Amino acid sequence: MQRVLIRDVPSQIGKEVFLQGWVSVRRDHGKLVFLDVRDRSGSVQVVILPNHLESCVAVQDVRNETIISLIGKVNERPVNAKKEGELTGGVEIEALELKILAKGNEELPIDVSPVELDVNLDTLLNNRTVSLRHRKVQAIFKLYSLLLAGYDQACRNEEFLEIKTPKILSSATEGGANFFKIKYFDREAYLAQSPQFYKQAGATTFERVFEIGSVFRAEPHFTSRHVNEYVGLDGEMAFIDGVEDVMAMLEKILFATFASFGEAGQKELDCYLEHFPPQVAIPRIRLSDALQILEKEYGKKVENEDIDGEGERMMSEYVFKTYGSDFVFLTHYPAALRPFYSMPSADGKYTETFDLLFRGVEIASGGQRIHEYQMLIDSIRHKGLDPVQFQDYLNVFRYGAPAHGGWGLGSERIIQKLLGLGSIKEALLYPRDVKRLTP
Ligand code: AMO
Repeated sequence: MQRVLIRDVPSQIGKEVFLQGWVSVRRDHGKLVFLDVRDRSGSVQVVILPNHLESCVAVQDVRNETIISLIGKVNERPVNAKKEGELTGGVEIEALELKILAKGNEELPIDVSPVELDVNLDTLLNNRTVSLRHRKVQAIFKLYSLLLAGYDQACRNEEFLEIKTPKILSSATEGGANFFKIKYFDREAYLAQSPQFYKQAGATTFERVFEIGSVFRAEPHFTSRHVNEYVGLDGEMAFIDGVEDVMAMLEKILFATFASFGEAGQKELDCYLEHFPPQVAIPRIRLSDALQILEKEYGKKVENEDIDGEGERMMSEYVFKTYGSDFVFLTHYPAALRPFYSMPSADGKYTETFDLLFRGVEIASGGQRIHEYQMLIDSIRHKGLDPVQFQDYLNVFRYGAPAHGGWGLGSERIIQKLLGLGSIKEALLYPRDVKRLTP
């Protein structure tokens, strides 16, 4: 018999179907046994009646999370028994035959049957293959998959070419101290802190490129928004008039990405009682103005002309109150705070750069880049770096490059804020942090 997916069961009333899946919950009511069975497409209630116990004798050994197959008759449920929610409520399966395909050797380390999974972050991650069986945990990764597909398609629709760039590099792209040094045969190498140089090289040849790729950061942070390996959604585009072109493109791609989630995404968001961000024009606010707003509205004084995590939260709150937007572009960061490749503003003190905040957290950085060879060399020197170390990168500009700019989005932070997750680590299957290298 051909397997039927649970989402298709309601169209089979009166017929026999063959199902395979996991038992989410087993309930015994006198002589009746009820099983909530799920597969990748949904869940349905199965009942084992006393007169079928002989052909379903295996049910005796069925526990929560046992993996089974069954043949059953699809019955319409009485209206008053129809349940709302994830269970395919309108129908019930009367099991005729039941087999155990696999069952655990041991008790489950965590109970994944309640609607809310009541475990702390470490337990959730230490028992990842089990916690991933939970409906709400699965929702995170179903949304994540939609995010990757949506971003990919949105970039293609704008004629960005997908590229993949090396993650083992001879020098640290973004400078600073947050790089992982690795042994590369008889030399030292670095894990890529971003695809920055290669995507710029891409934009200066293909005009528009994007990459979905791993990023490694040796940041010794213990925060809810940092991990040491994440997936960046990068974009880079040439022939721009200025940084506004980059922000406008990022805004368009972001909103197109969210729009692509459709009903499938809404179903996952519903598990978290969350909503998509309203597609309101994203305000652009100069960082210096934002800092004044923080002082005036929240009495927050700032040092070094920079904004911290608390300031970002306050700014998001202010922007939502004032403009009804879940996003805000903070623009024109001081040159001292940005990498050497950032295009300086006319005054030389600020840069043509931005950060994009979403519900209180920075989800993207970007800006216009320096595309003139000598200016770039000067900027590298100005940061106290040695242009000799950047020869390959400089070659991109040696023979002429169009004005260009781009962005780097943190994919997991988007999902974290979309679902209101306490930690970014919940949005990674197997997160890496200072302490965690397993599972
Ligand atoms: P930046 O370093 O700001 O910019 O990174 C871009 C975006 O990546 C995400 N991100 C992180 N996510 C999780 N854990 C981390 N440790 C982490 N660090 C960064 C954030 C951030 O906004 N080359 C530039 C981008 C550009 O200008 O195109 C860059 O990498 O969401």
